[in-house]
Amino acid sequence: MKKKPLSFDKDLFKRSVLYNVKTLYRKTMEEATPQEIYQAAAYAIKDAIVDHWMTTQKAAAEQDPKIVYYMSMEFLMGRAFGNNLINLQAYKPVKEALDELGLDVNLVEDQEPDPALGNGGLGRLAACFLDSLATLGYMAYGCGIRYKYGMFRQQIKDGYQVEVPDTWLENGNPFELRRSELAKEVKFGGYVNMFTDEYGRTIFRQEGYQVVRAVPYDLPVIGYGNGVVDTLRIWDAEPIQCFQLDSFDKGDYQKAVEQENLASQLCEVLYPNDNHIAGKELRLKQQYFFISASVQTAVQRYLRNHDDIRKLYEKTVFQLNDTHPTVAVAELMRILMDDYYLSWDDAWDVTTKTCCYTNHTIMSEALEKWPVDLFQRLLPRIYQIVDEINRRFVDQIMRTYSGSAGIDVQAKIRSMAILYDNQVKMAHLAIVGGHSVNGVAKLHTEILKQRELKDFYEMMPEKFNNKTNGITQRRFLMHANPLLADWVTEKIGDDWITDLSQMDKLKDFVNDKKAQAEFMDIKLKNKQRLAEYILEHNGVKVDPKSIFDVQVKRLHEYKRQLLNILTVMYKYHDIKSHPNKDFYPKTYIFGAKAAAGYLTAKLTIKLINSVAEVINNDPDIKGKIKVVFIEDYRVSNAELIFAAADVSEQISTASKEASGTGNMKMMLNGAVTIGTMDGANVEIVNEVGEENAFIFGLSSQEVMEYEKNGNYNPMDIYNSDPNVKKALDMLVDGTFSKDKELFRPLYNCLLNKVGGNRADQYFILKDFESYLEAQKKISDAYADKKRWAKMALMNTACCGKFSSDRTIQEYVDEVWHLDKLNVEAK
Ligand code: GPV
Repeated sequence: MKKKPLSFDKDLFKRSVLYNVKTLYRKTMEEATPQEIYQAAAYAIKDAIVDHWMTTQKAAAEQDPKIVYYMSMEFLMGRAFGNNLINLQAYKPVKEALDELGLDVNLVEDQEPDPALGNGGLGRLAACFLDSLATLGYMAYGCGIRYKYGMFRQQIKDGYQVEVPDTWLENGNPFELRRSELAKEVKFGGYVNMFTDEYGRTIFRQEGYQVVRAVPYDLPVIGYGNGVVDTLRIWDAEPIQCFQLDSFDKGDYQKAVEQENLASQLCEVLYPNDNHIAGKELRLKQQYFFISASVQTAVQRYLRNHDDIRKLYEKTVFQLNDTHPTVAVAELMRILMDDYYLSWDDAWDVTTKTCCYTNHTIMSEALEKWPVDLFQRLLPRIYQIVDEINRRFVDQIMRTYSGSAGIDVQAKIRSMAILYDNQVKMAHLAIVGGHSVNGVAKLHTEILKQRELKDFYEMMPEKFNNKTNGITQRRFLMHANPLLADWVTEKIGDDWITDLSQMDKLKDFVNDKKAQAEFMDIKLKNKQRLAEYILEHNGVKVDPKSIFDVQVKRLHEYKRQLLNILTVMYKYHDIKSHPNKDFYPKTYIFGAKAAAGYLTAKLTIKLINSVAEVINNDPDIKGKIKVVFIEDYRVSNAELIFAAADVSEQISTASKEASGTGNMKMMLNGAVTIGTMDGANVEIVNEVGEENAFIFGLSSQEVMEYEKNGNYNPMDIYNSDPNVKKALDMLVDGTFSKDKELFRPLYNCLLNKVGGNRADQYFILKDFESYLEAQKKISDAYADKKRWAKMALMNTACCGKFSSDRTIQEYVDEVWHLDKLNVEAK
């Protein structure tokens, strides 16, 4: 069924831009700066958005659909301007209108700072999910924090990462709406006063607390072509009242100042850790802050048109994006009991039916555990409730298992209790306090069930389910790669925009010579576009005809950028010692931010840059390899990079990468994966076929066996494999730095136990040779033009499963049970 596209009034848009430039800046178009023109255009688009936004809200008020609240500390939205235009089906008319005003749409887009309220995959997943929720026509709120400073900007100075504050709000955000009328109060600290009220009810009242005002800012999330606009609601903190003289007199001066300080610190900055907790008090405050405000709002919204709070779950579902928002379980209990006087049992029934939890990692350093004394001091009432949840749960464990032959009840309690060893275990609270626990790829979910969360799975198997991640093709194909998007549409029509399984139809073209040539020509153009970006930003000239081999993602030891660069070092040596050997030219492209305090990660960035410096300037290499580290990897340049990738590096130690989503974005754009059988790679290979991917390395089973038995000895490999030895020795022989000791810590991590970690924790040496072999196969395959074109095309053709539309529909069908909104698209 062909749907009518949304209407967009081009002339109105043009007039609106001129008008906005005038009223916002008292300028003519000629006088306005590029930033001012961007702002004027963005406000003109917001105008169109607001109409759809109001229609959506009205439809929701009338139809009373169930609403999902996607609770997340991170939303890595990326730029809104171009994406909003695409989803409004207004990109082309706006491009024309800007043309007619003498402006280039790309340059206008470049004026927008990346909203980077997230670290990496977890935050970007949240953004893709919102896009899909709106596109599928479900009523949804993203709930998060309006950090004043998002993910830091990365500068590379002398090869080292330097963190620079991300001042994304400097010029204001034209798309946001401040909703001060919806402000909420959030309380911290103090103590709980317990007493009996006039009706004989036991009342728990928090007293002596500090309070801040949570003020929401709404950002529109536009569905593709359907007139639905959902909302990303991010909270800012403000002091509750201005400084008052009488509080000075009452001796409350100190407290007034503290409250102001708290408000000003709360939403200052995103914690820049990925897959790792810092365990800082302010982080817990951030968590409770946005959760309390969001849960209060959700409950009030429900009560606007319902009177039985016991049925909240019929219209409301909270999806907790990892454990960061897990205080929602206790906060909802608190509100239901303390504000609406539900009994414990009734409140528990509502809470567990409302909450759901997604796990995103098995890395132990990412599992949130809060010290009890900190938790109790900061959230005294919430702690009481967690304590009681724990008491009842431990009871339940005992009832379930005591008397069962061969079961050690104490061991069960040790592994499952929410409070243990003076810690609050947030994952346990999330599992117990909800009705759904999901992993983010098949393999990951199996590992959760069979290993990490085995005891929970055995006790409550019905809660566990898998939701393999996905990505939005609107941003990562339509916006990132317009040439390929148009080509796909020309071949199979445009249904793929909202139904990615249609890509399957491209299989008819994989052996078609003309289609292959067109496909590879588009890839070449995208490589030229990236080569220009690299020349401009790195001052390095790369050959668009070389293989673009790409590893872009957060810098983490388990993702093994070190394995990648070690093989580059090895090949450098190989080419130098065999100058006449055939070698297909290759450009190694890296992009990665390291958490500010993660020394090994930072040193790996320095190593990549040092290797780049030496190789790119060595005349002996004759340009056969180039190494590029792209500064400040973020959503906007990721779009250029994905479109230009030939080879997608997905080389995590098997079992460590829960899913990965960059793997899907590159597959969509016709890159071929070189990777381990980890995370969603397993499912990618399953879709595209083993012959269209390059798989190497230990399996997750093998990794877990070694970990269990402690019988891996990298030194044996170092001593017996001359290639490995060569690569490692180059870390400390001065090839890449005058100071031979500079990279010694990396060398040591690979060969010795360091600070309680096993030598080569991530099995780099073990996988080195099979990785080299896989790379060799890639070069051979690429040299065969037709073979490569077919493989690349197959990757695009087989990516249908990896749309976040599919993931969201699975959440809806199996967990959330939402109703579709009926919006008259205009
Ligand atoms: I936990 N992930 C992330 O980006 N940050 C985190 O703090 C945690 C997990 C990632 C996983 O590492 C990826 O494998 C996964 O694809 C992504 O979350 C989305 O599920």
